[in-house]
Amino acid sequence: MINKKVVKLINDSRNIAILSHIMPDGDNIGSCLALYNSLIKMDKNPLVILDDDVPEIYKFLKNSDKIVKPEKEYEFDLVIVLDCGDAERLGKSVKYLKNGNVINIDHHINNTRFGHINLIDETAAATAEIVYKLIKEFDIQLDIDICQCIYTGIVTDTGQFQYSNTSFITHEITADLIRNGVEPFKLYKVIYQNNSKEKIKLISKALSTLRFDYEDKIASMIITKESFDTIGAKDEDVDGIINFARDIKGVEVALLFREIDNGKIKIGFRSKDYVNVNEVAEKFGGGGHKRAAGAIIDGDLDNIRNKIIETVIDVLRR
Ligand SMILES: [Mn+2]
Repeated sequence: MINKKVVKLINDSRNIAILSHIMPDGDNIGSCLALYNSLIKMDKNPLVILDDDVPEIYKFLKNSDKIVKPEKEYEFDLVIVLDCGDAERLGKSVKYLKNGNVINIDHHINNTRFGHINLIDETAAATAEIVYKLIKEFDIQLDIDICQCIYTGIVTDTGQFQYSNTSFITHEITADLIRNGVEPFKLYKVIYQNNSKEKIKLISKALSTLRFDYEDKIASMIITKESFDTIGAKDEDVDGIINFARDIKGVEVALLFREIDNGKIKIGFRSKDYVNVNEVAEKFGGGGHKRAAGAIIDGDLDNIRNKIIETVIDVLRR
């Protein structure tokens, strides 16, 4: 499915921007650095620009220290956006979309197709899968650094190969990555056996707010700004906390409500089996995937919690 035009555009360009969304996850950082490290091998001049910090656990990936913030002005021949369903999620990096041809590479169902070329494959488990296929079209050999980046993107977006997005293609790609030197147990140690103390304190706090609705099919938790600040947590510490609610027996929909700055509430949506949480999140201006989505809305934490739970109950009643 890799478009020849995309490969040619990249081959013909030299100064290449690589952008992705704020609140970066493993697929974001892994995809960006896999492409960055490949373009370096091709003697290009790439630059990864992110309007956020690189989470601690992904700093082991090669050249993560070369990622810059969207501060300066640059000249680019080409702008590649990875894993970003909506240009607004680029934060301040959105300004670089004016700098040239934009290739939008992603796997979110509701991608707004803001690129000049849009390479969207919602069947891909991770953007890193699409990036892998793209890199295979380049005239370079995969190396361990590139493979670790792709593996990280895939292992995190599939929840360690647990989710329905995991396909035989996912496993074929990861087999090839292992063939090229990736040692899964080493990556697991860095990514999953390396939690900050703050994260564990935040988990404990969030679990104490667990609430069940609609015959225990909905489990929700909250993280107030006060508890977040008191613990001294970072954004990345919130990653994965929602899974504790989803992973309870009988729960179909898990919700995490987090107070962020300026009276905004960030909502995480997860489902286990059949509810399309992307649809629910879209009703509130968000989106994502069928089993994992997010939205940010203004308002009071308790009101929003009640409103979203009512909406989910309506969906479950259908
Ligand atoms: Mn992704």
